[in-house]
Amino acid sequence: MNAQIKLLVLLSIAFSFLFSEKLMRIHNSDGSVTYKNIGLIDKIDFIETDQGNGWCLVPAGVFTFGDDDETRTINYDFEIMKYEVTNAQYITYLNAAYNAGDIIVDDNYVESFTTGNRYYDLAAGIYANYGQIIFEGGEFKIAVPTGYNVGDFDNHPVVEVSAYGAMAFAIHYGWSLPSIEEWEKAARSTMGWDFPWGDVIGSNRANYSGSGDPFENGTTPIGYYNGVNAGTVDSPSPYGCYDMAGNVLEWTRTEVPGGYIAKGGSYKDTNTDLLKSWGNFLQNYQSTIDDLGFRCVRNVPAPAP
Ligand SMILES: [Ca+2]
Ligand SMILES: [Ca+2]
Repeated sequence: MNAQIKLLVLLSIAFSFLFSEKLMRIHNSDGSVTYKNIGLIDKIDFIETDQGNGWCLVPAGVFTFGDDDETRTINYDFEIMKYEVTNAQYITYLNAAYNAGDIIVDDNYVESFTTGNRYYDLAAGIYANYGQIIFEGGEFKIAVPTGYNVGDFDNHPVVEVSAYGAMAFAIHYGWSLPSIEEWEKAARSTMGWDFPWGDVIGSNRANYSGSGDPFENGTTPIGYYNGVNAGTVDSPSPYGCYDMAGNVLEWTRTEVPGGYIAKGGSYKDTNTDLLKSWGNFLQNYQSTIDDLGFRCVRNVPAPAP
């Protein structure tokens, strides 16, 4: 790139940084699109339905979908996890499923007892960039890399889990994986932004490659970009979900030839389109990779009697 082009790119980045975050994209009934300046308001109110487990209510209605900001509708309420599923949560499931005889350990993979489908890679490698789950003494636990302590990776998102392994977890608790439409509504609402908080990504808002977080180059604890941790700005989606851009890619239940679509990009991505809420990433059903995890959706629970 020559110096003049470089300067133009830098100027356009600076321009979009200054102005785009304060504009809300409005889809008009005649099909046209206009922009409204929302000034200093940087997020809309959201309802967190369950503080303990962190579920966010996504009410029925229209939302922005896809690269070209199409208006689509989901005509039912649902809830989605506030955070990505953690290593500790996945281990709780694995130990329960193992004791119930639903899963087996075979050649370093956790597999379904009934179908033989691969769920989790137990031998991908014990590094300091995410929590590798291992099987030892008849139970699942997180490997502790040199220089780390037990528990350090409990709250990091699970990775090395296949679409089948993510679905098995969801089914175990009576939940499911989101469709790409549900996932994108949870990430964008009607705001029309590329990212859950606006149109510009920054190292204070998400974990991507080179974001300079203390865990570079690896996963951050779920909900790290909360405005409390040093160097972060509170960055939930309009419905209150965290890490929908970056940290780990998230499996959906939307099937295409060859596999399922994953959303949101990861700590390994520098290609910002993959990190954008409308970006799609195809992965084979049984793929287990070091930057792909998931979160679940569920029906809105009946109110307590
Ligand atoms: Ca990073
Ligand atoms: Ca994510």
